[in-house]
Amino acid sequence: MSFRSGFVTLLGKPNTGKSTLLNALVGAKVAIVSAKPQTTRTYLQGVLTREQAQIIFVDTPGTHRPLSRLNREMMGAVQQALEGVNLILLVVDASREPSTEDKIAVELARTAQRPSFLVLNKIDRMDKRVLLPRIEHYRRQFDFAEYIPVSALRRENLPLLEQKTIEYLPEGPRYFPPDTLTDQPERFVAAERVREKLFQEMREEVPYATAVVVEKYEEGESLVRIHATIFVERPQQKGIVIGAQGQRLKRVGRAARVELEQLLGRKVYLELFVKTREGWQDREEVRQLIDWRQGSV
Ligand SMILES: Nc1nc2c(ncn2[C@@H]2O[C@H](COP(=O)(O)OP(=O)(O)OP(=O)(O)O)[C@@H](O)[C@H]2O)c(=O)[nH]1
Ligand SMILES: [Mg+2]
Repeated sequence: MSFRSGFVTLLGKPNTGKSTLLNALVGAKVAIVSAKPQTTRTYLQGVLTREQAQIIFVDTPGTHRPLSRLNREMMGAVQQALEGVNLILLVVDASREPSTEDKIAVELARTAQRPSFLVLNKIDRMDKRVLLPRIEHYRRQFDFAEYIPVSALRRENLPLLEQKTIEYLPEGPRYFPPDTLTDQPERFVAAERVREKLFQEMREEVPYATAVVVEKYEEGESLVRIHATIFVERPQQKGIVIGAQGQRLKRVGRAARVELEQLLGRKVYLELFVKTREGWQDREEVRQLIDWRQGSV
């Protein structure tokens, strides 16, 4: 049997479970996840290597109407992640009524002119009788190559999704060594874990006003020393992130550190700073603040 490989982009409106699905497919936490929409800000790869295949899954920000420069950058990342890929997995939240936003994602898949599967996620929390009408609804919008119901959270039906995905890949090389899980540098992973904890720890709009940049990443034999700055948009948000007696920032730091220690297999010394950078979401440097490919700030 020949070796198959290729790039598979996860597309869909915010909060449908793309990043959860990426992690479940790859078998490791490659992308951050939260209950809030627009958690993912740039495209990133998760690599799954089998004996006869290598799939490079590309996670993307949820598709939405861009109102700020940050949002435009996010949608630009979606476009980039659709270029030259072998397959698109359009992920919808099957437990909810399809919306206009889902339709916009379907349109993106259509214009990308690639084979596309419809992945109906979150079947663990729905009445299965709704599934067929949902499939019909999407089928009327676009003739997907496959319709696959899954639960990313409970890892239901993922072997089928993996098998069907491989069937659509061409013969090709192993792009990455078999132990590679992601294309993200470790310092970006560290920044993202801090951002995830901010998303999980804070309510309403404040997490959206944050960006995390790792300024220092020093690896020692038994210790990794990380200094990261959390940028906020307005001075009042600084106080909210820090919390009374610095308690919130401490919780964020502790939660991120515990995960990073597990990931890196070493002790981690994580120091967090909070700075105001007014209106960063609408400024030129936003790309550098959200994406490691653009270099550091
Ligand atoms: N019940 C259930 N919840 C899920 C499932 N998959 C994801 N979720 C939840 O849905 C929420 C959003 O998950 P994410 O993986 O961050 O969604 P996303 O599509 O990457 O979101 P953006 O990055 O904002 O576009 C989280 O609270 C997940 O735990 C699933 O199969 N079942
Ligand atoms: Mg995501």
